[in-house]
Amino acid sequence: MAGHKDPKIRWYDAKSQMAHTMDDFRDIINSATVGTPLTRDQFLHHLAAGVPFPRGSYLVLSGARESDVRSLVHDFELTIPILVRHNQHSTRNVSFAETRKKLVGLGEQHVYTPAHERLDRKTGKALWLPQVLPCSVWDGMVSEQRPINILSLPSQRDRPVPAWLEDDPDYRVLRDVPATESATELDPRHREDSLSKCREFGLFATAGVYSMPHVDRHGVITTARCEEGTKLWLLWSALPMDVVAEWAASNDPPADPAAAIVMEDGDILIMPPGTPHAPYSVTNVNMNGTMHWSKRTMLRSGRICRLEIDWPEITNEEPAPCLVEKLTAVAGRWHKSVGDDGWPSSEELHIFEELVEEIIQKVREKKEREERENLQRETQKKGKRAGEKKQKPAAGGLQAQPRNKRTGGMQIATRKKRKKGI
Ligand SMILES: O=C(O)CCC(=O)C(=O)O
Ligand SMILES: [Fe+2]
Repeated sequence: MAGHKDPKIRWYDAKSQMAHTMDDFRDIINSATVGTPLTRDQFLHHLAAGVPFPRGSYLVLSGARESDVRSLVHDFELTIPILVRHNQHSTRNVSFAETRKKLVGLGEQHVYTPAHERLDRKTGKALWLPQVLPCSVWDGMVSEQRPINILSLPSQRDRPVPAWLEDDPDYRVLRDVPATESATELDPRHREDSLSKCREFGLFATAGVYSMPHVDRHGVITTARCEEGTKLWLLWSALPMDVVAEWAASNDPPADPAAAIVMEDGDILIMPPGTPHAPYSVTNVNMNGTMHWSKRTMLRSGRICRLEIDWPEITNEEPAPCLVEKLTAVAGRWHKSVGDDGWPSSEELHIFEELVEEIIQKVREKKEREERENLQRETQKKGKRAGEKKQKPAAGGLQAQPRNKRTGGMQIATRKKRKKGI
């Protein structure tokens, strides 16, 4: 998910290419199980017993009253996903056709899609690269039932936050703590608080597209509402942080089999921070969703932010420029009301503050390294130009050779192993 101004179309997977990920995705689906769906009573029993939730578990609430869902979400920390099945308090669903019409009506919408078919040198299979496409083109692709995945659209719903979450003060950290509150303000360019603004998104996909396992950016809690269609939402729930970290550093899907949750019209899923997931569109699907930070799970969100610094590809988005300021502001707010007003203990705050310090340090190091590299490149360029001038024959002499012939062709790098970010 990303900011509204930058809707992206993904052909299968944005960062890798379909030729490279299709077999991997098939393996994930083939080994998936139903996981461990828990009823409300089983969920409460687990909590009362104080035992950790089994990996792959999630709570399913079917036909629950809105007030019941509200109090469950309010009373307990979100540690496993909750699937709220379509029931009487669901509002009208926004159809696939309705959304399609609206998107086309936006006219010249710049969207990214892989439009160039190229053959991968190694596999000989098609390689798709993201490219900007006008609406008319992608709309034609929808008509032909070719696979496209449009992510990061604005939400097509007037009130995108589920009714049972809307008034809960615990889930408003992302919205209520402005980045500008931070005392450090490392870089005035980052004052624009995109994280406060972009808390909603729309997903629009034709049948057959998928996303590879990822966690949502900056350890957000994600709600996703299936408006129309069937999405197989594969996820790895209740993973301890060390297991998430292990996955982040590897190039493989999480070691456990995925839990496959079938989402249909009106179903809403709420995922805790750092829940790896890999959704697959079984049919054409239209979805809307929201993002949150909650006080009670803020430490886990901070840990995911820290992990993203080392392994940026665990998420499917670029980091928000205001992230450091935002985290600093959250630490400040937490400091003021520690142990009170829903904020966790000073022990948790202390760990969070250390994480923020580390993040600040790493971001600074990265910036300095980039500046050094830029300077080096500039110096090299200047040196080369000066050398050429010296060798330039007098007017009327031999024609100078084109510079650096060997780099004339473009290299396509196929990365096997994920690179460490910083
Ligand atoms: O539906 C998809 O392909 C991906 C949705 C998702 O996980 C995301 O936008 O982060
Ligand atoms: Fe996601």
